[in-house]
Amino acid sequence: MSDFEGSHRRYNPLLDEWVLCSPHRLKRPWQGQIEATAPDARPAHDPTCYLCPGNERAGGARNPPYATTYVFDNDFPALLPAAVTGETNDGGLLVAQSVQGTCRVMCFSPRHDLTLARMSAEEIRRVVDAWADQVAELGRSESTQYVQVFENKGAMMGCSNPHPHCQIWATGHVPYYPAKKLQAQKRYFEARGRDLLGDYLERETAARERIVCENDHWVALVPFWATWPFEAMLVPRRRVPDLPSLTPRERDAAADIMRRLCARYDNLFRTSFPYSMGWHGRPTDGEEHACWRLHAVYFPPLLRSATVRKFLVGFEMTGEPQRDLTAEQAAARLREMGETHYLAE
Ligand code: H2U
Repeated sequence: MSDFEGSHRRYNPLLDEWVLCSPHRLKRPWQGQIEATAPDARPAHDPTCYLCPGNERAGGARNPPYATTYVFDNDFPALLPAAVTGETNDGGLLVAQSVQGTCRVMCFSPRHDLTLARMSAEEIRRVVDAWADQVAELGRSESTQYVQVFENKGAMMGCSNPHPHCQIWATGHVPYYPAKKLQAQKRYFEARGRDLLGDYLERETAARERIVCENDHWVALVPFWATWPFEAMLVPRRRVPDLPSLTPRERDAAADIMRRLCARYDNLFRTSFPYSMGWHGRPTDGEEHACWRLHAVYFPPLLRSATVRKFLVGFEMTGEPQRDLTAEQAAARLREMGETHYLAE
C-alpha cells in the first residue's frame, strides 16, 4: 500500500492491535461539543496548591521549600505495599490476584505556572535524572517487577492539579501494556535477532513521513499505528533498555526532544496541550531483556482546536479504534510548528 487516501487498517506490532483509518472523512461537518477554554494564567506560587513548595498537602504533610524536583509518597496511593487479597480463580471466569506496589508523585519544578513545554532543557534534564533515579531505586526492590512513570496533563485528562508533576507507580506485577510490549518485542527478537523498535526506527528515518523532530540521540515521531490524533513516540537511536541506562548525553538529548515536542504541541492550537504520557522501559525483574528498547508514548486528546477533542466512543468502544487524520498528516502539522513556545514569542 503506497497511499493512504481510502479507509484502511493499520497494525500496532507493539500491542498486537489494529486501528481503523478513514482519511476521506476529514471533511464531514462538525456539530459536536465545543468546550470552554479557561485562560492559562497561573501564579508562580499558589498558596492553595498541594504541590507548591512550603505548602501543606491534602494528607497533612508539608512540602519542603524545594528548588528543583521533589518526590514524595502519594498520600492517596492506588497500590498498597502489602498484598492482602489473595488469589481467586473460579473456572477461569472469576479470576483475581492481589497486587502490591508503591505510588509516588514527582513535582517537576517549584514553579506552579510552568509546564515541561516552558521549562528549559537544563531544568528538564533534572527531571530526566530524577526519573532515572526513581526507576533505579524502586526497581531494585525484589518485590517490584515494573516501574511506570507517567504524566497526566490538563483538566481534560482528569489531572487534579495544574502544578507540573507526574506519578511513579512501582508494581509487583508487569502491568497490561508493558506486558504486551514485552511479549511482542521478545517474539520479534527471538525470530530475527534484532529489536523491534530499532527496525521500526530504521524504516521511519528512511521514510521521514512521520518524524516530527529529532536530535543526535532521539527521534520524535507519530507512530504509523497512532490512535490519538497527535499521538507521538520518543525513540532513542541506541537500544537503551531503560531510563537509568541513558548516558549523560542521551539524558540531555531526551530533555531537548521533550521540550521541543511539547512546545510544538502547545503551538499547534495555542493552548497548554493536554495529554497522558508515559515511559516504557524494561521490566525491573532482574532480567536483561535484550529485546527491549526504551520509549515514551504521548496520548493527547485534542483533534482540531483547543476545545475540540477526540472521543474514543461508538465504534471505538464496540469495534476497534478509528481515526480520520492520518499519522502522516498529523506529523506534517506538528513539523510546521515552531519550537519557540507561543507564550514566549
Ligand atoms: P494527577 O497526576 O492525576 O493529577 O494525580 C495527582 C496525584 O497526587 C494523585 O494521585 C496525589 C493524588 O493522590 N496527591 C497527593 O498525594 N497529595 C496531595 O496533597 C494532593 C494530591
